[in-house]
Amino acid sequence: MTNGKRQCRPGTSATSIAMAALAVVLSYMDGEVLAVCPNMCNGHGECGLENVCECETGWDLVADCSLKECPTGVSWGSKAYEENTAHVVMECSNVGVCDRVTGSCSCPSGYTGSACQRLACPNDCSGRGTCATLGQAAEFYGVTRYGGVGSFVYTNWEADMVMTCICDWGYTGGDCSLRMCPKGDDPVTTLQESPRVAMTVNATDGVMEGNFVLTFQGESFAFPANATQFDSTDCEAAFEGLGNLEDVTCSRGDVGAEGGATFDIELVAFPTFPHQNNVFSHDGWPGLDAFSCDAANITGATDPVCKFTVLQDNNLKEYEFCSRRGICDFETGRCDCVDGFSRANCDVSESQITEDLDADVLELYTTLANFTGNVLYLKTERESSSYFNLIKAASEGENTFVLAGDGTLRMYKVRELF
Ligand SMILES: [Ca+2]
Ligand SMILES: [Ca+2]
Repeated sequence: MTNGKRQCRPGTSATSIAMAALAVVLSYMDGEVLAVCPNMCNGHGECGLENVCECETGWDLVADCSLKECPTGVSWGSKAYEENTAHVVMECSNVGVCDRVTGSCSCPSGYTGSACQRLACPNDCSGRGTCATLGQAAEFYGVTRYGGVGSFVYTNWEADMVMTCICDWGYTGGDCSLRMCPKGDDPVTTLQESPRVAMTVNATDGVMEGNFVLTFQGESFAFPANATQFDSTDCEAAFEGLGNLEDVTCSRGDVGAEGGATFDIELVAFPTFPHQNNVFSHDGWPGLDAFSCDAANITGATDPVCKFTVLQDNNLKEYEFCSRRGICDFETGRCDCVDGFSRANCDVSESQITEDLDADVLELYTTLANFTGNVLYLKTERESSSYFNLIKAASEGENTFVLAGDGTLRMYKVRELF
């Protein structure tokens, strides 16, 4: 009978089948479904009510808490989410690859930081500079640190991410690999002026106490706000104390009731070996914004200010590498002066060999009727001594005139006469 196969035979009753099915269901309920979260949450989470892992912070990526998340940073690239706004925070700053076992970012070359959130400085600034974020550069090397007129901060999205080298004095280039050559005034262009600025310190009421902090091209000094305590001599000494100024004249005007005054400051000479770098540099006119003044510590007066105006900014003496009369070797930092020019910065025109029968080989002159300086000034760093000469003249190898380093004057023709 065909139905006979479907009938239960003795010993395989409906009851025993139901029992077996129940056992399976119970074993499922008991062992693997209701009481256990996936992979026991891998030890990085707690099993919740519905057998869902509640992963520890940083292990949320997948349901069994098996993959670790990496540090996050402002993404280098991301889709803009509103006008001119992008760079959302993302894992490894959306530029590195996350190692899911250790939770650390593997950054591409040139990126650094736990979340690849910073650029590395080029060549580590060649060991001749400080690697700074743009925000730090603005804060520590700009006027912000010192306040003053025109103070600013830099807070764009990459302010803490993009790095720049601030080279040590005398070095330049993006990675500070270039050595700056001596600079000077081109000796060929004459009758030029030195830059001059007026510095006015003042307040509207009261009497100023405390110090202003002046900054010029990354170097600074403090000086008494009350000009009665800061005369022309003090002013000159203070400016000349800066490494980036060689010779300055300073003339203080009348001092007002609040202690204010205006100082006429002439930047007569900058140092031959420049106290400059890739950030602070100029070719003769540093610009008015090279000067800043912090009035934050002034007391006793209302609205203290320290401001600068231009007195002379045209027809200026040059301050250029090798005085424009030589070629700078940026590897050695030495000038190769073109023929006819000498000194470390090529700023002196040598006497020329001439083929003219009646030419003046070297002529020094001043065009000023009221001139009171020296037409020729010979200087040495060696103390007075007979072991060197300041001037020596000879005809066919025979001395005719010598001014020794100790001041002894020998005029050979004259001696012969006696
Ligand atoms: Ca010149
Ligand atoms: Ca001086």
